[in-house]
Amino acid sequence: MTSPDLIRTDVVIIGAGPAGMLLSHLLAADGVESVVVETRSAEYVAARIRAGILEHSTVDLLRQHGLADRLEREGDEHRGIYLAWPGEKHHVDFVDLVGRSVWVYGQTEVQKDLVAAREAAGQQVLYECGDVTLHDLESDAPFVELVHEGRTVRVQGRVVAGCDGSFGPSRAAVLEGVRTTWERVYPYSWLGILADVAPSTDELIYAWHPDGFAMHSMRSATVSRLYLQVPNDTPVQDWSDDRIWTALAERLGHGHDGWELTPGPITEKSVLPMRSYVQTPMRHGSLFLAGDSAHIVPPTGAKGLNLAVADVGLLAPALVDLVRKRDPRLADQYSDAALRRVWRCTHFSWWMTTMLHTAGDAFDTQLQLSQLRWVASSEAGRAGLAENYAGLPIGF
Ligand code: RFL
Ligand code: PHB
Repeated sequence: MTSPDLIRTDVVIIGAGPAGMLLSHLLAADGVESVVVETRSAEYVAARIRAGILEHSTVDLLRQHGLADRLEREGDEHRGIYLAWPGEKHHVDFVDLVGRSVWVYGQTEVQKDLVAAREAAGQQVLYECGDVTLHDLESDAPFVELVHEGRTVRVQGRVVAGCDGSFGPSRAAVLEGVRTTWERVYPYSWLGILADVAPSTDELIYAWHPDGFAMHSMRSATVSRLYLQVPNDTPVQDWSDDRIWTALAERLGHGHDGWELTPGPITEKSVLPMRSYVQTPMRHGSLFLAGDSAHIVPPTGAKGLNLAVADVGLLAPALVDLVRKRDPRLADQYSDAALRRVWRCTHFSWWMTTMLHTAGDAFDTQLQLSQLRWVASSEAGRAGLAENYAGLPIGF
């Protein structure tokens, strides 16, 4: 058997999504080398349609690292969101309440900016890798083996960063007996659409409705992103374009106070299941988990991408100290520090989700409406939502 090609580096990063690419960027800024390995092609990774909202601390971090030029030019800063239910619509102004805004800038764009910055710096990214496996994680010379362009390659580092999302091998590389997982599966999914039509709202609308939740988001001045709550396992073919626009209009409050939803050509349609998942600890030996590999949140609080960025904001300085100064203190604190925010965002996402989605229980409906009225009418209620949605500071 021929021996594998060997690549040596400081940090082996598994996954070229936002967590992995941002981590390689922050490490490089402090002189730490990394190699990124990714199963998909560069084109596939660049085209995935996912999150749309960047919280305040995410934007700050991107700015500090020279990654926010296009975001500042093309992104859209929002002061808050609307909360709606039949006959009611209330603006929650984050800037007034907690002095922080959020930005509408799609994950697709963040990903493009990260890839462009890493390409300009000559970052080594191995795309389209097969059979990615992790080895010797309890040593200080861990390695990742994979097949790339027909050859077996071993990438060896001082540490491995598992940024390979919820389907990658890293989370399972934390041994049974060491890892603990928490999970909540919700009894509904989102049908999401992209439409070539100007948004009918200046800021996002989150709407409770007896037929199910609906949301109006956006990607640009000419592209809208909207969602409808649907039962789990709903075939996308069950929802014609007409049926989608009719349900959106009804649930989002078309006609209330003269507000109108303008339909347009739908360019993408998909059904997304929802769950909460946390795996602890986020470190095992020389393996550090960041982003979706360690936790999944339902999208209602817009936290998935932001949590991935917050993890990396803690992990990068920890790995810099570990690799360059041989100082393990931050690395030893990483899992506990990251999990404080993970659990806060897990709670917030669960809270937003269960407040806004209907599950057919009359008692729950009354509680939801009572909670919505309180959040919308009390300054304390609005401030709690604002503080969590606009994002707590990195390191919270
Ligand atoms: P990612 O973006 O999933 O990136 C992980 C990368 O790892 C690669 N990978 C592997 N690489 C090497 N070897 C292997 N064996 C590998 N297996 C997988 C994958 O191909 C991928 O490139 O995780 P990361 O970087 O942690 O970033 C997290 C965010 O992407 C995620 O939290 C959000 O996108 C979640 N999410 C949403 N969040 C929101 O806040 N709002 C949304 O509207 C929203 N929509 C979504 C979403 C996630 C979705 N997924 C994961 C199915 C919609 C979807 C469809
Ligand atoms: C989106 O624009 O895709 C989006 C925005 C806010 C959310 C979820 C998704 O809470």
